Amino acid sequence: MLYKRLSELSGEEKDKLINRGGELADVGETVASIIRDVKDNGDEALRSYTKKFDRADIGAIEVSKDEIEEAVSSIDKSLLKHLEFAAENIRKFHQAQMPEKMWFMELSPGIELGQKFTPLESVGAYVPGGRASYPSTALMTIIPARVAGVKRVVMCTPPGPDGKVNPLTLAAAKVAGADHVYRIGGVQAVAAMAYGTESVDQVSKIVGPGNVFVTAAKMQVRDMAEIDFPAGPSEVLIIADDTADAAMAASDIIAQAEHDPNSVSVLVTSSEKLAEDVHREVLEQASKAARSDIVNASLENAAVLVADSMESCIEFSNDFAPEHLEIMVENSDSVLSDIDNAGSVFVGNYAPVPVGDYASGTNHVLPTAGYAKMYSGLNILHFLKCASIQRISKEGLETLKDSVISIAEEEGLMAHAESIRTRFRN
Ligand code: HSO
Ligand code: ZN
Repeated sequence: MLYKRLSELSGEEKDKLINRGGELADVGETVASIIRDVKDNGDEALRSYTKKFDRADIGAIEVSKDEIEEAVSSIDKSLLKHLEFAAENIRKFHQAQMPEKMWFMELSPGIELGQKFTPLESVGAYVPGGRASYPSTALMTIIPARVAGVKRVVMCTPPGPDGKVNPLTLAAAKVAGADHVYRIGGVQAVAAMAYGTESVDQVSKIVGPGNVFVTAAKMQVRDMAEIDFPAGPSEVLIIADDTADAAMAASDIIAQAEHDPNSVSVLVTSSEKLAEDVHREVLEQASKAARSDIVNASLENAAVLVADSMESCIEFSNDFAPEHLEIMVENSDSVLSDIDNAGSVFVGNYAPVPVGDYASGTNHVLPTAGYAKMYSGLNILHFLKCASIQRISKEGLETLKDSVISIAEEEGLMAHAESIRTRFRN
């Protein structure tokens, strides 16, 4: 773990933090060949890649309703209650984001302009599985689609070697309201959802996180399916001052680090004392961490940085554009107002990232690796498209007439000009 003054970071150290990620290009060829195979050979290719990558012999690609019911009844009742509680909070928060279905403004007399929102026809949720299963991701991807009114919502997740999908993930898919669940993962799942196979109907958009292969696959199928954004290994940046609790900040660094050896956790603080305490705490907590291999590997990418001022902390954070940003400072409103780039923001000592991962209701599918500079985390707008509308009377057109005709003629498009003129000939 790097422990330094921000002003003393070498160019290389800063570059490693800011320009993290970026292995997508390396897997491009492999990914393209799997996609081609799924396009050409459909279900047969899905079965053979599932055998190769998930070591599972699968017959039916779709998980049957009976299998889902069986999974639900095998789940501990209180765990199911927690899943439903989390689902309800996610539903409420995404419902609150729904824009007006249709609205108009009056530009000037006789000219009304507006927008009409329509849910996407179909959406595919990718839920990672394999080494770790993420039932919570099923909630985060399916619920917003349902709230937006998407007609067909499907989920793909890889099976274990026994061909079965994690029961809690199946229960989450049911609680969230998926129409179909497919036991496929990786590039082959993305390709199936984008191009369709005998068992999997194609969808108009694919959302959800995944490893570099899944992310590269999503980028390559955009000729047929829209995607959300690249979401790779989880990361956190914490902005703290001397009012922050060092043990709490350290535990959030460890929580992020347990995700993936490539996860990145950074604390940037205006307080030398806090930096010292957090650095010590992280090392101490890491030695007792449950997934200590992953935590220790990931801490290689971690940094505790001491800045000269809160302004420098904020500037660094905006440059870093973290997936998760925790603000642990006395004057959090003022810091928050200066934040431009972050996937999801957690304010105060009592808003650790894991609440957003599971149960507060905010979405945990977020842009990583600096993509928060140009993408928003998963939200209701990802599941809607919007048409602009104009309602214009003859009186309204009169006020636009001369401008349209002049510009059209200048562009050499005489029929465009004529389409206006004809409306004023009696
Ligand atoms: N922190 C991950 C989400 C997650 N955490 C799922 C636990 N389970 C990416 O936001
Ligand atoms: Zn997490």
